[in-house]
Amino acid sequence: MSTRLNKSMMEFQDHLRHSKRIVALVGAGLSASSGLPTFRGSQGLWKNFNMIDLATPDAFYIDPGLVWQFYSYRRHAALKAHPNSGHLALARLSQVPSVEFVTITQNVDGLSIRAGTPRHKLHEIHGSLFDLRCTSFGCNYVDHDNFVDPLTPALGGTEEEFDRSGRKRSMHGDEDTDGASVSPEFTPVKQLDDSELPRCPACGDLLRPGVVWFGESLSLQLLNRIDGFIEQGPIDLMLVVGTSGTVYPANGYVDRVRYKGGKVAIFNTDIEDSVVDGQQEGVWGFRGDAAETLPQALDPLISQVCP
Ligand code: BJW
Repeated sequence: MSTRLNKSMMEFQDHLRHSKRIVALVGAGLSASSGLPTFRGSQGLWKNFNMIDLATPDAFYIDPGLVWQFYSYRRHAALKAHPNSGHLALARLSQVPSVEFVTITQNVDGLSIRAGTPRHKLHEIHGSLFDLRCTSFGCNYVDHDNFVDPLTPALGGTEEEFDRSGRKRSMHGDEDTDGASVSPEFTPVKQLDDSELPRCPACGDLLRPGVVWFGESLSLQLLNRIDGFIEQGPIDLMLVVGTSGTVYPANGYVDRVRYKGGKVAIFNTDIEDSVVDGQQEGVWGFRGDAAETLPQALDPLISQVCP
């Protein structure tokens, strides 16, 4: 670790020790070292797929079979993955008695819960891959924590990855022909009829994944609970972990906390030099895999609680 990074880590940890109210804003980068791909960038899920074709209500309306294959693939990958030391570090922070701490996660993979984060301290603002909702207007059926994989016989096999030649691939860092590691990517494998997709046991209509797609409103109840925490008192510190900060409204929380005088610590593989070098007032930047940098940075507090 360079002298500058050491100094920055020491300053951060000094602030952390004195912080009473902390919020984490989490994105896909936290789960990257658990083997789950991020969305954007050269290794991202959207690399070979237009997100408009997969993560909007229109996409589901036009081709629910395609969208269900994508989510079947994602459910399978998340179920096979394990929480990493970054998830565990945040889960331990939520158990430190002297700190009021909540996590706002954009991730839908369930890994923060599996790491031991109590549900009342975790806000899954983009929903969960393991919740299913009825698409029928007026039917309020919701199935929480459904871990059946595959959800229907027809979705069997689609949860595995296939490359362009139809060859089955492993999901975690498969080797390409030239030996280079390739990121997991989704390729649809079959045309599915609506009758082969998950159906609502209450009304018989199509079920959909319980995630928030582009253009959809986030749960106002959830947003109110987060607002309540932020407005209840000063936030001393915001941890911004593995997110590109491109998606509204999640990206608005950082400015809100800063506006109220809170300091910000960014944990990301990709951070501007000026932030890492400490040139931005009130912002620390720790470049690298969050699964490594988070446990190290949070150690002064999380070492107080059992792993
Ligand atoms: C590492 C790492 C390692 C890698 N360690 N770091 C113009 C047109 C249409 C819409 C809009 C528009 N302008 C604004 C909008 C609104 C839109 C929006 O923000 N669009 C932007 C793209 C411009 N937002 C919405 O539509 C939202 N709804 C809304 O606004 O409704 C109005 C409303 C709001 C509030 C109340 C009432 C009404 C809904 C957004 C839903 C987003 N949904 C998705 C899909 C969820 C389901 C699924 O998972 O399939 O959520 S999109 C996708 O992006 C997913 C993610 O949660 C989200 C954020 O991505 P994230 O997590 O930041 O991942 P990446 O890949 O972007 O970044 C990863 C980062 O990790 C990178 O920085 C890497 O460097 C880093 N990294 N390895 C540490 N090992």
